[in-house]
Amino acid sequence: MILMEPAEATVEALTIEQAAHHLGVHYMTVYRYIRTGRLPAEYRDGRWHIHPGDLAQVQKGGRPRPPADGRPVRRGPATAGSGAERMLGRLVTGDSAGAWLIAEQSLLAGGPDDVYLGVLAPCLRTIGDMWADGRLTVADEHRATVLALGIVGRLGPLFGRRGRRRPGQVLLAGVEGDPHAIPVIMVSDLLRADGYEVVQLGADVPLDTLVASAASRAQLLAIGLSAGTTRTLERAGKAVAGLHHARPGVPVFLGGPAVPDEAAARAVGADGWAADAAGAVELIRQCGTGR
Ligand code: B12
Repeated sequence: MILMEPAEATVEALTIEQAAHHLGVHYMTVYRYIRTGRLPAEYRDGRWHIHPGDLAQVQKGGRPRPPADGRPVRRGPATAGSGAERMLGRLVTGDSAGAWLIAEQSLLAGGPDDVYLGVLAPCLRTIGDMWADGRLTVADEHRATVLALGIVGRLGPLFGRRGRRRPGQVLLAGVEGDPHAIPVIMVSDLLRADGYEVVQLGADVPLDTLVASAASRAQLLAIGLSAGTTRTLERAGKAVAGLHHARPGVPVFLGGPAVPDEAAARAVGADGWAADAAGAVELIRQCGTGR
């Protein structure tokens, strides 16, 4: 295959095997570079096509960058650098195996919370922004979400903590009418890793069910509610009021994209807010110490 350059020069695209030969690595290594976004490539006519100029960035061991010679970036997010951006490329193209490889790299370099907070969460926020401004279709966004849910499902068991547990239970739920499940799962997993017993009811929890669940738990330390869309904020306020009534003295925290800051959470009656799952753990820890 001939790749056209803006300067009207033509460059012969390399196969995976040829690229492996140039780089002095196994062809499976080149394949992994492609699937994890380190090496831009186009899949066409049943095989990968690699621009020879892109090999340099792998040879230098650097992260992929847009070509310095001014030729257009043809391969989208594969040129981006961070784990989140590379994950974005895999999720929006429906590449489940590649997405898992990126998750695995972050897992090995840091841990499961790095995959959540450093890779998946920023990546999902970008996906939301791209959907909102029309760069992604609803189908693209749904497909990406399914893959993200799969990764979250695989990582979940890694958050279990052996040994001493912290006293008390934490009840977590998404506000009624809010379908966003991943934030509730992430907050839940990080709390479990911190030694808390979490009762996680998932997304879209009917108000009466939520209140009944809170009322039935003797050891409740705190309640966390997640509100993903602005349209659920009023319901979030009702849920906070219902929970305060059913469990006076048990703090109810609120978070999620519909709640931009502490003031917004307090405005609907919540006792606290955090920007992310790590902040949520901090809030719950403070309840544990009576602060
Ligand atoms: C995936 C997704 C969906 C999926 C959810 C599938 C599923 N099973 O979860 C689907 C396709 C169903 C969906 C639907 C909709 N979505 Co949507 N969705 C998203 C997306 C892309 C990712 C959500 C996610 O998982 N984020 C990753 C998590 C980790 O980030 P997070 O939510 O911010 O959570 C972190 C913190 O907020 C915090 N946190 C969260 N909860 C809590 C709770 C407590 C107590 C604390 C302390 C902290 C805390 O910790 C979390 C981890 O760090 C977001 C984009 C985004 N910005 O997140 C849009 C987004 C949330 N969706 C949005 C919208 C508008 C919708 C729809 C209304 C679209 C529509 N017109 O139909 C519908 C909802 C319909 C309904 N019934 O109401 C908007 C909401 C904007 C707003 N302020 O209202 C967003 C922000 C996209 C955007 N940029 O506009 N969506």
